[in-house]
Order: sequence, then structure tokens, then C-alpha cells
Amino acid sequence: MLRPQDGPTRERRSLGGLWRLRLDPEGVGRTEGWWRSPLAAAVDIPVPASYNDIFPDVTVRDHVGDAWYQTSMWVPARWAGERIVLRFDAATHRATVWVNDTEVAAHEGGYTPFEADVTAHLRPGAENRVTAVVNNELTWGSIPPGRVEERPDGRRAQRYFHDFFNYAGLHRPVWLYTTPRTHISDITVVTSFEGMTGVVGYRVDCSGEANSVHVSLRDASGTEVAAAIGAVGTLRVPDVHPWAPGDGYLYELEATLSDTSGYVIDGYRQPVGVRTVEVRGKQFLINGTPFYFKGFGKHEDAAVRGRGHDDVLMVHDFALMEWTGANSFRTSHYPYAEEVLDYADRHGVVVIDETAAVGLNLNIAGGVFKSGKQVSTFSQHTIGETAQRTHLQAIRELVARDKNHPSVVLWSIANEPDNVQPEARDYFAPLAAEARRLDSTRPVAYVNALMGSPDQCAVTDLFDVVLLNRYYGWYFGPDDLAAAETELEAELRQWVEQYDKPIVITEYGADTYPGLRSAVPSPWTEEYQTELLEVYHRVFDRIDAVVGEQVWHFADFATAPGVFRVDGNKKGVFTRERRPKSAAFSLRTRWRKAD
Ligand code: GCB
Repeated sequence: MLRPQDGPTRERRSLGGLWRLRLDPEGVGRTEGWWRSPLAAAVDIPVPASYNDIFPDVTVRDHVGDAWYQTSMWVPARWAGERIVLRFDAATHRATVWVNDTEVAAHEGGYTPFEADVTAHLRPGAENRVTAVVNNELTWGSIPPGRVEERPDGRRAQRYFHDFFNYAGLHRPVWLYTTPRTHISDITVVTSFEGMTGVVGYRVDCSGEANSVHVSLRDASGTEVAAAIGAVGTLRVPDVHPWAPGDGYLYELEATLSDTSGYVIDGYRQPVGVRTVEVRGKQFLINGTPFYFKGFGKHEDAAVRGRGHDDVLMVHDFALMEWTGANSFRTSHYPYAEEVLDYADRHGVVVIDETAAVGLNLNIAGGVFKSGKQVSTFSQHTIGETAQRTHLQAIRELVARDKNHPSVVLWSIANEPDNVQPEARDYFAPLAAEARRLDSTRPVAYVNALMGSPDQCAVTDLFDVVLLNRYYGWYFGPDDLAAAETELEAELRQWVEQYDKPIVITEYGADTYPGLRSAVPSPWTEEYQTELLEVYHRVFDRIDAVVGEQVWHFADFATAPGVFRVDGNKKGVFTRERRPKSAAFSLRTRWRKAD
């Protein structure tokens, strides 16, 4: 699915701004047909944003169920005759959409886009109404999973197994855009090298009659460096300028669709970074050179706007990451806004791209292991075939959306699932196979939580890279960093022995209350966080198979309330307001020195 774009044959209009919102705790809007008229008893709501923290109202923050969004807009008369598409970049976790009185789209999954051809339902030259009912319920069949419970007084409460607040709403831009009726519907690029020559394999998919496709590749100065005719082909760029970590060099592929008389019907511009990714033995190679990941696990999270995309915060976060010397991050624990990946492409930042499959583990709740009897994660009554189908679809939509981003070097198809229960293999084998079928150019991985020793893992051999989240010195032995160092090293050496694969530590860290200081490092102090990270770094530096370190977390973030969390998760090396804790300076020293 191509993103909306302005150009000679296309026009787009953002539907961002203030919409109307009405929560529907009773769940009556669908039967009463709330889309048929202006929403009664509605309030203004900014789009994009989560709705949860906008109002000082616990019933809004903790709402479970349908939230009705509505806006109206004028559609230019000149759009008559064009194909008009309505696109939501994300609606968390699912939505049904009406244009005027007609249902036009329904989508499951909170972090990937969906769209509908609404040409037949809109009136150009008139005001039109768009209504979206956005539902935030997590169930055994959703990704991520969860369970809705009823409290004794009849109110419903959402329970979930992941450690971040269940923000909901229209988190990303909404677009109305045009394309010609016969149009370019998708573009795929795959890049490689032949010596100093860049090789760009491309495929242009078009709707409608077979027409002629022309592609032109221009360098960053706008000079054409290669061209070809045909919907599928290969372009060669002598003396190519590769895309590389720290050097986000992009070419632009312009695809043009013409009719038999040469009249241009449609055009689309696709940025292209020429680079390769390969796992060889215990190395992770970008452009044939060993790459070491330095960076963070992140969240799309900020005060007030929740998970709503915000360019101000995005640019600031990238600037802070650069300040620390980070070269990469993981989109923990869901696909991020496409704007973020574009930014990473342009700035040479490396991305591990993750699905929203987090919390597939009934023995852990947000990093914290439950004590007592192990329960069965995968079963007919919990995570089973329905979740697996949703998960497969989430992988398909992620790859379809992000396949052309050079910054994306690795797919992470789940965070900390149950990987020990034998059923885990039946669950994950088809998912890993599907990810590989969809994209043979990038490695595939899942993120492992400490559930057992490496030989007890039922799934690691299905994947290319070992991604480990480890909390020695925090959840395990929070008062003994010397023991943490020994245990971490012993465990990592077991992984090295057992698997011929590179290892990236995708989480390690400690909750830290900013401003809490201590001469003797003790949990929650800034000194403890700094020292814990240094302990881990000493171990990483002793083990060649460790090809990356991503600290948990970039910044403090909101979670569900609970006794393990003080106003959210405090493992950020920046506060939620993005002020550095001491650890940020020590990371900066380490990561900048390594350049
Ligand atoms: C984890 C999870 C992450 C949590 C983190 C923690 O293992 O992957 O989502 O936030 O631990 O801080 O407990």
C-alpha cells in the first residue's frame, strides 16, 4: 500500500485537527447508528493523539470499548472524476469507518494503516461526514492480547500482559487523497551490489489495463543515474553511494505510468537506499561490514498526547539519540508511524522493526515474572488459532508497509513470548516462515525473555539473530551487581555455545527515579542505573557474538498503574520530558568513543 503523495497526478489533504469524540461505554452506538448524524453529546478531540490523557477524567482515561470519532470536510469539486481514497495511518486497536451513511472500511490492528476507495460515497463540491468507531478492547484473539474483566459494580476493566499504557484513538494522520482511476498501486525495491555498482531490483504494480511503466532513478542532486522501461526490472548505478548507518543517502525512484499514446496517467516517487543486510555466522553485516547496534528500545509515548504522532517530539528524540551516540533503535513494541521510519531512512539510523505481538506470555507481566505455578500461554482458551491468525496478518501488514525502508534491517515478530512451552513452536514456525516468504532480504527474529536456559528454548532455531532482554541486577538480584556480571556472562556464553548466531541485547536497564542520588549505588538511584549499564557493557565487550546493545529504555513512559510502577516505567535514561539522567552521559561517553 503506497502512502498518499502530492504530485502532478495526485493530491492529498490531511484530515488532522479537531474532530468530535463520543465515548460509548454502553456499546449502543452501533445499534443506534451513530454514524448517520452529527454525534450528539460529543466533545472536541485532537487528531492525531490518544484520547486517554486529554481530559482530567478517569472514565476517559480508563475507557473500555468503542470511541466514536467524527469530522466533516469539504471535498473540492475539481476532485470529481478522480479516484478518492480515505486512509487512516493507524486506529488503535481496530476501527470501522463510514463516509456519510455508508460503511467503507473495517480494520483489525492498531499500528498499521488501512484505506478505502470512497469515490462512490463522497460528494465532490459538498460537505461530507467521516465517522470512525475506534475500539480499544484486547482479547485472546487480538495482537497484543488481553482480557476484559467486569468489576463487581459492573464497570469493565481492561487487563493486559504488557508494560505500557493501553493508549487508544486515532494516533496518526488521516488522509483524503486522489489518484487517477488507473494508477500505480504498489512499488517494491530490493537492492544489492555488484562491486561498486548498486543494483536496484524493482516492481511496479498497477491497477487496471496493462499500460507502459517507465522508471527513473535520480541521485540526491536530482541527476538521473539509471532508467528502465517495464513494470519489473533492474537498475544499475555505477559508483553507487550506498545507504549506510550514519549516512542516510537516498536515491529517488520515479515510476511513471503512461497509456499507449505516451500520455502520463500516474506517477509516484519512492525513496531508495541502496544497501544489503546479511547474517553471517555470528556477525550482522550491513553492506558487508560488521555492524554493532548501539541504541534504545523506545515507545511512542509523551505526556498528554499519549501515543499520538508528533513531529516535534520525533525530531527531538532523534536529536537526543544522536547526542548519546546511538545508531539504532527498536520499535518496541509495535510498528511506529511511517514518518519515524522516513526520518530514520534520511538520517542513517538503523531500525529493528517490531510487530505489536507483546504479552504472549502468561508467566510474565511487563518484565516481571509471576511467582508460583507456570500457566499455559498457548491453549484453546488463551492464545491459540485466532491470535495466530491476527498475528500472521500483523506480520503481513508490517512487511507490506515497511519493505522499502533501508533503515529497517531486521523484523522482530514478537516481544518476550512464551518460548519454552512446546506449543510455542507450533505457534511460531508458521509465523517465521511467512515473514521469510514475504521478505527474503532481511533477517527475522523474536525477542527472548529469560524463561529457561538456551537449550530449553523451543523456537530460537527458527530465527536468524538472538535478541535477548535481560534484567540481572534488577528483577534478578537487585542488590548485587557483582553477581549480575557473573550470571549475565555465564548465560551469554551458553547462547554462544549453543547457537551460531549473532546476539543483540535488546533490553537491559534499571528503574531510576531522577534526582535520587547515592554514594553507594542502590536500586532506583541514578548511580545504580549508570553502574548497572557499565556492568553489562563490560560483559558485552568480552563476547564477540554480542553485536549490539539497546538500553531499556530511551525515556520514562506511561504504564498501567500498579505497585511495580511509580507513575510509569522509570527505566528511561531520559525522563518523560526528555531531560537526561546521569546514565545518558555515561552512554554518550561510551557510544561516542566507539565511533
Ligand atoms: C520487559 C519488557 C518491556 C518492559 C520491561 C520492564 O522485559 O519487554 O516491555 O517495559 O521489561 O521494564 O520491565
